[in-house]
Amino acid sequence: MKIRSKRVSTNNLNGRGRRFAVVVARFNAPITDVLRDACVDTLTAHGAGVRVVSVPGAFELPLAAQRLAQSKKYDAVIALGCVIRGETPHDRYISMETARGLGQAALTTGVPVLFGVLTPLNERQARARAGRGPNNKGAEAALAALEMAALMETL
Ligand code: INI
Repeated sequence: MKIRSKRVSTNNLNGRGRRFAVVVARFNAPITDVLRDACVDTLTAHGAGVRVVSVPGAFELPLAAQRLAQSKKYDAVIALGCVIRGETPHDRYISMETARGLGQAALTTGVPVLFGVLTPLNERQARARAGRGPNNKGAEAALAALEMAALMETL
């Protein structure tokens, strides 16, 4: 049995009147461009406004995300990147610090910061998570952001 339940609720996904920032790493751009496009398309399809900001690599995502969140102009910030496993531990330093920094940005600002960073073992795994169709972590992060924006208003 496949135990991958629907992680994002379909409730409260109305984006009208909301604004989101999408910060995307250019490293592994063939993958992150697809994540970005799916993320932006999903947000706009739900009626939301979007600003896209690009940074060199995943390591730079937390600072940009934190700055955007601090501005209080956005209901949520979505960070997109792709850190592919390499021969040395370099990728693990980047992915761990990126995850830690993005979590910290959310907790210190009180603004949802979504983790749309792939950490695949190879390009095949990356492409499987950045498809042009339904399997796209950028679209998934967008839905999670819409849900969190609505949730934050109720807490
Ligand atoms: N950045 C990524 O986004 N993905 C990677 O896989 C990656 N690797 O493996 O090196 C990567 N490196 C660049 C890093 O994010 C910074 O941009 C760079 O170290 C400058 O701070």
